[in-house]
Amino acid sequence: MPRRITVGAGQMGPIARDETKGEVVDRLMNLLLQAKDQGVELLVYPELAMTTFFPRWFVEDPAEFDHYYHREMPDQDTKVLFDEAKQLGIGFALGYAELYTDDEGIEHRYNTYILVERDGSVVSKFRKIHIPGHADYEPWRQFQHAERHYFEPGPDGFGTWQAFDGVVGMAICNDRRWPETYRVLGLQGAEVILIGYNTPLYYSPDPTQNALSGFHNHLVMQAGAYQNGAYVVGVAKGGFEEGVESLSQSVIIAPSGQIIAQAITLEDELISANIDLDFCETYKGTLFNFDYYRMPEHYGLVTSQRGAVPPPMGS
Ligand code: CDV
Repeated sequence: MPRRITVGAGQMGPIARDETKGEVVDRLMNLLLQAKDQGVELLVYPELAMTTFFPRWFVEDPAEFDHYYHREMPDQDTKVLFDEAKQLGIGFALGYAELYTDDEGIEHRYNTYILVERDGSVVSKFRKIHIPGHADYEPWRQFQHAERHYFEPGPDGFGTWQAFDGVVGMAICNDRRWPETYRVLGLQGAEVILIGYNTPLYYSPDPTQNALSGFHNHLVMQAGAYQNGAYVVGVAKGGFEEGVESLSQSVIIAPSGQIIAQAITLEDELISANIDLDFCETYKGTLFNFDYYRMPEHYGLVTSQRGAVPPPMGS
């Protein structure tokens, strides 16, 4: 029995600062209805799909931005989306800012994905691990990227789940630039990796990278797909948002590393592809047969140290 599934990337254009959650949900619903027309069974929305990318502004007390976060998912704003998706038999991954209070009453802010199956059951959450940008106000920047002020790294690591007739993993934005992300997912059998992103085209620490933004975006996701024999669905929230332009170019990538579908606008746009999950084995069972070829006894540094340590001079 072939394991085929139609996946969709629900790219979003900008979300204005004063756009209400209801207005955003209307847009997400519109993408959902288009997904139905295209036979999509798994629809992937971007990182922080419910709000403008608020880390571009610095407020001393993050609680001032609590209205951008969700304490529950679904909640009163998003329940209509969850209900409609279940009704249509479409599963989805939704990125949002999560405010979580633990058993000791301590509040945590995470940049989160929730994955929901076609029958409406919640498969899992993933909380972004690699938090880019800075924690303090940096006046020299054209705009802030204070993700490290607003989010802490997810404590649960990278997981995969049996879902959508295959093995699904998730990552969020900056996670996609790190090969460790894909490898840890690959080592858990990932066949489809879902990645949402908000990537400003102007990179303040080194503007020489601006022109390469689209190239780097596809480079890392195509490499991650190929080296782990997995599909990657990369989904942007792009376009001009509150004066800052972000990358679009959402893609669906095959385990061969080839791009199967790509968005062409800077706006809300659905792309989709019918994918064969058994095709992953073409790579997982040959060049990237981990069991046969990997040499983990030589990879210890990957987890035993964080930064690079060159050999001493003269050695
Ligand atoms: N939202 C992100 O994680 N954005 C980063 C920026 C800072 C470069 C990214 O890696 O795309």
